[in-house]
Amino acid sequence: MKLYYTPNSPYARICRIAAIESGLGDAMELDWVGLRTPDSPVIPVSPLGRIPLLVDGDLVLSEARHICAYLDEKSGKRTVAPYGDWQAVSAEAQSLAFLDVVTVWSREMRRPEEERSRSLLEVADIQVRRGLAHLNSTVKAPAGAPPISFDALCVVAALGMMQFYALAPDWRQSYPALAAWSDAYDTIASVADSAPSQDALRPLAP
Ligand SMILES: N[C@@H](CCC(=O)N[C@@H](CS)C(=O)NCC(=O)O)C(=O)O
Repeated sequence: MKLYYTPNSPYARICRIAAIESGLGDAMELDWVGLRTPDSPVIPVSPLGRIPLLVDGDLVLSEARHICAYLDEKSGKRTVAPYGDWQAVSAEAQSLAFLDVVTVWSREMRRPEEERSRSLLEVADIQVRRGLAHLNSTVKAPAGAPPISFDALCVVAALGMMQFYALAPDWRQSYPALAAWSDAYDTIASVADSAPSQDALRPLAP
């Protein structure tokens, strides 16, 4: 199976970590593709050209959550909350929404300063701070090995983006329980190795 990705995509990062942690890292070929490039190999199978995209035979999956659920099925592990466990599904949705807002904010910050929408930045800041406060009051730094779940990886990926783009730069001081929780995940090699980097940053075409 092949995962089309970009190294700094938080959604692809979740899939890469999930694959490694479920023992499927070697079974997943990684193909770094450009975003918004008309010659992207993703477009013929997924017209919007978004990543992450998992292709396995004639199966094409284009949502991180679906990709992780598919990896769960292959590995026999569980990262994605099953329908039926509605509390877990609900928590997962909150974490994914948090990642979505952080991603929107980070994309805006990649635009030239004079083109950034003030109102979008204000809304993102307010929503992210509400999310941070909620997480800070609900997470607990794990005593042993941090559990690998899609829910947790959404937050790991979101905080990685915040750190990289210096969004709400006071978040570690202002939300110390969340910072301690995050530190525990940062000790995992697949998490540390997949953090966004300046080297992998590419201009985002309009
Ligand atoms: N809902 C998707 C979101 C994936 C997504 O937003 N991917 C971004 C990269 S992080 C993308 O492909 N963007 C294409 C573009 O900006 O044109 C998921 O959960 O996988």
